[in-house]
Amino acid sequence: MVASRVVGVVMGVACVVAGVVLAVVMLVLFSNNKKETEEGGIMSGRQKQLLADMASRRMVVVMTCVVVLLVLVGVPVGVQSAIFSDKGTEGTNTNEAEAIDFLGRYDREAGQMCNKFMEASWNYNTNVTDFNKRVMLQQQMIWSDFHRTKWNEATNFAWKNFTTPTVRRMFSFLTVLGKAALPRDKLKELTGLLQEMKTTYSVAKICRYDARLRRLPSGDYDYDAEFEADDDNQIGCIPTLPLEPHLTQMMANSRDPDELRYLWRAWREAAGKPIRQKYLRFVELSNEAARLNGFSDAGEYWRSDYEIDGFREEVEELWQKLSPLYQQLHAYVRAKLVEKYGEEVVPRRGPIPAHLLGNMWAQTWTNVLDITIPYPGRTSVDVTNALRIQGYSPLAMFRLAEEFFTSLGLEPMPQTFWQRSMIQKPTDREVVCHASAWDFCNGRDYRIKQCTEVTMEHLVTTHHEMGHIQYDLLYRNQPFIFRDGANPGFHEAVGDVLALSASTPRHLQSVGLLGNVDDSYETDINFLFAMALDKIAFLPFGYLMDQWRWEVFSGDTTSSNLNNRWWELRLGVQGVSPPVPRTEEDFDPGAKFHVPANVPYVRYFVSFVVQFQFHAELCKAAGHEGPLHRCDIYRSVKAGRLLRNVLSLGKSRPWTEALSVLTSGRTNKLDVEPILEYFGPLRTWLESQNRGELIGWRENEAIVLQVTRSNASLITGAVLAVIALVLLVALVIIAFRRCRRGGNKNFNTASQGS
Ligand code: KAF
Ligand code: ZN
Repeated sequence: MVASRVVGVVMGVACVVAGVVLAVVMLVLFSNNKKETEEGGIMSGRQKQLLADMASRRMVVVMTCVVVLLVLVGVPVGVQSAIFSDKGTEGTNTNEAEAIDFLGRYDREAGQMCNKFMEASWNYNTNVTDFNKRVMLQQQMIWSDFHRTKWNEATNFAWKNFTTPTVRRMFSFLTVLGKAALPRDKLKELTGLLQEMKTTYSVAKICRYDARLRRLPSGDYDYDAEFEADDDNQIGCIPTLPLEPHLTQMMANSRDPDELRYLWRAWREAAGKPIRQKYLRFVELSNEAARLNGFSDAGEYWRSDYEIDGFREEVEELWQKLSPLYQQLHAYVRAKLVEKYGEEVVPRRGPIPAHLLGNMWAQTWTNVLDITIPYPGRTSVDVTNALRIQGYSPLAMFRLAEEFFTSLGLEPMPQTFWQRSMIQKPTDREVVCHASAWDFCNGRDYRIKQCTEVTMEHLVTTHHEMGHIQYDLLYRNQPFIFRDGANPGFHEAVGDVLALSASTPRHLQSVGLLGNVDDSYETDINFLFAMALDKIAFLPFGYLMDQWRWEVFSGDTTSSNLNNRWWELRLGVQGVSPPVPRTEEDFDPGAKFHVPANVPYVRYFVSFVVQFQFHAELCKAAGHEGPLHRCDIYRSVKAGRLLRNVLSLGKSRPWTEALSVLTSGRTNKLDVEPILEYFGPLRTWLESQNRGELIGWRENEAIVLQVTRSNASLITGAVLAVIALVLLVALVIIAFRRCRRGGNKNFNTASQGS
């Protein structure tokens, strides 16, 4: 990073120097040339020729332009590189005591500033109005100004030589400015764009599926916003269905491929397509900010969160090790979907159509458990029905999750958490429904915002979100700058680790959500299969989201190839295909929350790997014996203590050290062994089931429907086409006969006349 700053300054200076040198050369040559022509020649013919060229007017204009350009480019490049740091810029002040004083002040002020921003942001996210948006954007600017001021102070210190490692670590974070490095107008533009994209996504709605919806001449549904019925056989389109809960539920429960295809497409029309242009501008500004911080692009800036060289390669390596297990699951699920829908809908050896997997993005497949379950009629761990029958409310689900945390000796949610959280979707206003967990930076105020539905999936989400709050609570005594996850993947993993135990059949039985549970092989496989639909199915999606964004940020993927590259990855990595043709008019990545909301996604891939490492270690601490997938750490104070030790470090140490603490020094690396061990028995079972199936997929065998006509309209279309053809043939015959008759007449007349 330091190197790139130096390169920036050198390049800037070089440009200016080159400009000046060129200007001087021009002056000298031009005046020489004038002199030469005046004095008569002592130069060779070739030189004279050259000078004559140089003197030509066109040349002078071009050269002047080059000079101006070099100076114009050189000055800002040099100045920007000199002013803004790359990661860890330092100054000349070597006084460590003064630096510690500065850190103390920073700590007190940052908490207060952050709290104000969080309040404003919460108000907007739980009540999407223009007023709340304005207040939030104002607070965001104040928060950025604060960062810039503190960055200016911090970079005065020669902190790299300070003696206290913790102080050095704090400075290494404080001296990276982030997007506040942008000039004020551009920063405003960037935050404004982000808000617009997130709002478009959050308030997007579509029309209910009905075969009588208006069609375009191509036979395709008319997805264009709102319209009234314009003939008796049609119905009007009033977009009333939001993603949560309606579309999510319909994608989960509908088994009608036409309806699913319609919903899939309509969501992308409403949420993805409209933000395409904004996203492109957002990428430009993000890159500009990243470069001002000394990174090559925003992707490299994001990856720097992981504090290791070669993070990208490491992730790729992890995925390569996990991919064979994913392919086994993919082949098995595809075969089951062929059984359900037939080979006209699901290709036996091709990628799986993305609308049939029970989820808007085909990212987790738990909602097709009913049609894919290995041993129907045996214990199934989907407790959605039990939750509903027993009258669970969102609040009861939250209390159940909390009880798991406290059973390990971890923190209960504070009183204000229960008073201030939003755990149900309000009916009187627009909100950003995508779940999130909030730390209000004052050590007291923590909240969750979740449009909770009473389903098993949401029970797991509740554990996930509460895991974020638990982490926040455990590191609250750290200095402000260290109050964060060891890496973003750790933050995403905490709640999931507990959910791995809470979802076991034995545990669900103990809380009264499952009836008789036996220890049979079939129960094990049914359980592991359900977990794989969640954990293994997700891996390629978790991997490819940021593969795509990193490539967009680096410029490897350009505006002419945005959606196309997205589908190359979806087909190549995940083995799913779009149910209808896609073009560069579309912007399908934009129909996934984390793209318009600008939340990096590889964190979830990391989380899905590391959570099994946590699970294995906590199970060891809890004294679990037997297969890993049967472990339930419920009520293990020892497991709780270990978890507390790791999490209370926050970001004060690199995550590799936190992993060392977790594993008692056995490893400090991300490791796929525990997840492979967990799913070992399922893998063997899948391999035996998949004999004779193609493992993998042939991309060219994807089934992409050209138009979304219903059968009824297809038949009507065909009948109309036949009638039109008959009429056309009749017309041609009549015309031909008339022609012949007329022709004969003319011929006769003509011959008579001659
Ligand atoms: C995870 C687990 C199961 C399935 C799928 C996933 C991935 C992902 C998804 O695609 O749904 N899960 C989430 O997005 C859960 C939301 C969240 O808890 O990760 C949330 C995302 C978010 C929302 C708004 C702004 C920023 C991030 N993350 C947090 O609330 C959070 C993150 C870090 C620290 C504290 C809270
Ligand atoms: Zn999360």
